[in-house]
Amino acid sequence: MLLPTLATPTGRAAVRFGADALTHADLAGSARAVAAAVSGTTRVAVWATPSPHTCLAVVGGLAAGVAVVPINPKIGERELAHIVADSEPELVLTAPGVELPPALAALRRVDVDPAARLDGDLPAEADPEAPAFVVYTSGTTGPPKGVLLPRRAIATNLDALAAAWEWTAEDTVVHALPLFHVHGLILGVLGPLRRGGAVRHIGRFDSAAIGRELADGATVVFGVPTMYHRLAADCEADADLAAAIGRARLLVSGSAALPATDHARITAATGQRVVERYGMTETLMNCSVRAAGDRRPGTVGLPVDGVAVRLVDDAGAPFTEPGVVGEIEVRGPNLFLGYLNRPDATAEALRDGWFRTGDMAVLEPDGYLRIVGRRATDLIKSGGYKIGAGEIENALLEHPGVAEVAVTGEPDEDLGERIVAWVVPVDARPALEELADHVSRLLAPHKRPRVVHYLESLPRNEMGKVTKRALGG
Ligand code: MCA
Ligand code: AMP
Repeated sequence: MLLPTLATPTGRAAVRFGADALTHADLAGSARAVAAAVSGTTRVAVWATPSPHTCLAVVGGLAAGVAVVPINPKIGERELAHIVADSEPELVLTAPGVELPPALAALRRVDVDPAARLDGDLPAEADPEAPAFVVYTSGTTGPPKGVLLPRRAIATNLDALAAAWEWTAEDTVVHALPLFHVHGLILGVLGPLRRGGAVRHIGRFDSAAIGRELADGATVVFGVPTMYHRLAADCEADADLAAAIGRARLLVSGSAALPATDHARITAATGQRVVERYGMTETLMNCSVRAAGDRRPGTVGLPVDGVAVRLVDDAGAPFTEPGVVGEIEVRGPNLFLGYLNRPDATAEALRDGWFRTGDMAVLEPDGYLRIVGRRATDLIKSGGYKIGAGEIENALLEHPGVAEVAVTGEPDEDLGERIVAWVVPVDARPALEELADHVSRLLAPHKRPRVVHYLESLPRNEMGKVTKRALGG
């Protein structure tokens, strides 16, 4: 069973958002009510605000055996239109009172009422191979692809993480991650629920709020490197905060590389050594440093239980020699079912049952994996979000002031990488803020350019292809 807590709930805390708290028993009763409301559908959208409503919508959908499409509540109109057309949700679950954008307002709407509870039997447990989620993730070009995640991947991966992190019902996870990606939703909400433990979501990231939750019983922190970068600076400036963070059982970082400097700053300020893990939407978590293992900065540890990880050379041949760079390939029960409506992309991503991650790494002599980069320069990781250069270029080309454009990622201390737009204007130079608003409105605010450079022409090779390396990207 994916969420055993629904069948045998306890009166213990399950989820908390500010003053709104639900026990496992509350959750089980509400999930039955939501499951009844979505019964008979196969795919539903969830307006994934950081709220108890989102948790209930997701848990109810999973209880009903329905696939959930979590939607970024800040999503822009172009990206939303794509997701709705591609995933064809039969209804949308939301908190009451929310004004939905037109593409979702056109669907049947189910308002989640946390006070509405049902007793009785749960719906029959869905097949482990049935899709639990469609999570959208960016590629180098074109609109995001819908990743079909089976229930089996989620259950096995959460159990592998429990083993790696000694994660139990006694743990309370605290985080501020968005609830429309694997990290915040699957690890950060379903993880605690599968364990019978608790999650407290603090809304937006705030070091002091994390410190307060740890002082008040939370044990584990999940975050992206940007959050740990900010936490490091805040702990250096505030000894009480550093002491509170130092009391955590575990700080876990993922979604992008945690710079060794930030790892060291957190250790110096708090005594904590951050545990790093490595995953992907398509694979869930592949590797992690163990709670009881050697927490070496710059490494993502060993494969988690049941997951096979290997490096291959440019010809696709696997090798085990330490210190040699190769592409990471992954195989195991953690893998996705495929990209929705994209058999071409699914076939391209798999080789003999191994998923080709596009991430480059070296093996250390003891088998620890050290990630060194990515194969595609057109994928940008900013604040832990994966963003395709192509989707931003397409959006910017729709701006009347943009004649030509190339998008790159450049190193950023806080965000890991920041999005840079190289623009050939039609006439007058459109201001950064205008271009940022344009991308936020069409795609999502986290995809907006943070820097713009204006050029008279883009550098191109003899084939006419833009040479991004000549831009410094
Ligand atoms: C700014 N804002 C705007 C605009 N500019 N809104 C509309 N139009 C604009 N032009 C809003 C933003 O939406 C945001 O609101 C606020 O202003 C601040 O924006 P921003 O500066 O972008 O935020 P930030 O402070 O830079 O964000 C840093 C962050 C964030 C908090 C670390 O990047 C974040 O939450 N990252 C997590 C990404 C993540 O979970 N990735 C997992 C996927 P507001 O603050 O209200 O939103 S990877 C994954 O799942 C795999 C499996 C894995 O391995 O984990
Ligand atoms: P996403 O497609 O948003 O699920 O992002 C997955 C990508 O995030 C991976 O392919 C990696 O490039 C990156 N990633 C996740 N965790 C780590 C990590 N600990 N270190 C380096 N890169 C990471």
